[in-house]
Amino acid sequence: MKKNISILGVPMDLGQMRRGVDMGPSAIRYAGVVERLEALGYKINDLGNIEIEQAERVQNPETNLRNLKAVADGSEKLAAGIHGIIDNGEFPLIFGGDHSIALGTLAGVAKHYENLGVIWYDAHGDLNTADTSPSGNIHGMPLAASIGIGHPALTGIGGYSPKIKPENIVIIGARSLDEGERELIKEKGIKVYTMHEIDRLGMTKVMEESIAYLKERNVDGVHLSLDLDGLDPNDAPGVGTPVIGGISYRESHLAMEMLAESDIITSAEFVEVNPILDEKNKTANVAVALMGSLFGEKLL
Ligand code: 4U7
Ligand code: MN
Ligand code: MN
Ligand code: MN
Repeated sequence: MKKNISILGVPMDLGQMRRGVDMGPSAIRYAGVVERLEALGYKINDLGNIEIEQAERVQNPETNLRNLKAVADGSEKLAAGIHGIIDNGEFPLIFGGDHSIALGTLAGVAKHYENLGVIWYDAHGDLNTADTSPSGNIHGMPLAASIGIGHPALTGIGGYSPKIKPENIVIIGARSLDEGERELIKEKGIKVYTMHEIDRLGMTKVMEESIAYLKERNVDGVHLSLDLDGLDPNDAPGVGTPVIGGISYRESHLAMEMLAESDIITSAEFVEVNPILDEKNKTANVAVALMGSLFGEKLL
């Protein structure tokens, strides 16, 4: 892992309907992320937050894409911010905000790699389009858009499409998929470890296989997109779309520790932390603890 980390917060809450997720970056900083990573020997450059316009909430009936313009504009700004970080040779560590920000993260990151891999740690597939989405919420669409499927305003962030190949994606923790998402997963052959596989194989095997799979694909970088709702709501209650029966706190630490050992992760984002829905900042604290493991923290 690179020894210099640049942090960028994205106070975006327009990709979904519950207020408060825009305070995620503050909650994660308050949970002590800078101190925690500095203690591991990293040099941390906290660049503050991307400015997100306080747009009026609009459901455009023609597109079924809520707040499309404000979400797309925020993602463009984030992508530009990420270019600066990578050009400086630093590791981009991004704090959401809702998961729509991954449109911007991937637009920024993927430009710097020939064959980027993605680990999508999430209860959901985030593979909807305006046509398949039951909600019109863009935070349920960023992975589809990143493989080039969806509205041009979403797929075209950063001025190019697609960002990633479907076969370079591994989804971990899925337990809520809409019909259109299931079809897309089958059609595109996207690798998914649902909760069934995690129960059956155990997290050790799931991570060993995931890492081996991406290496076989000859990826030249791997982005970790970690939606806190991938964890069980008992361990991470401060999320807008909790789904019962998720990945445990311990399994998540194991997953991060195995990623640290493999040394494949080249950028990361932690999203969907909503302090208004949380219990005493528990979810932000979990996020920071997982970042500790991802960046190599060990007890002994
Ligand atoms: B998240 C949902 F219908 N699939 O599209 C949708 F269940 O970034 C949820 O993973 C999306 O939190 C959740 O609205 C998006 C729904
Ligand atoms: Mn998500
Ligand atoms: Mn989710
Ligand atoms: Mn969510």
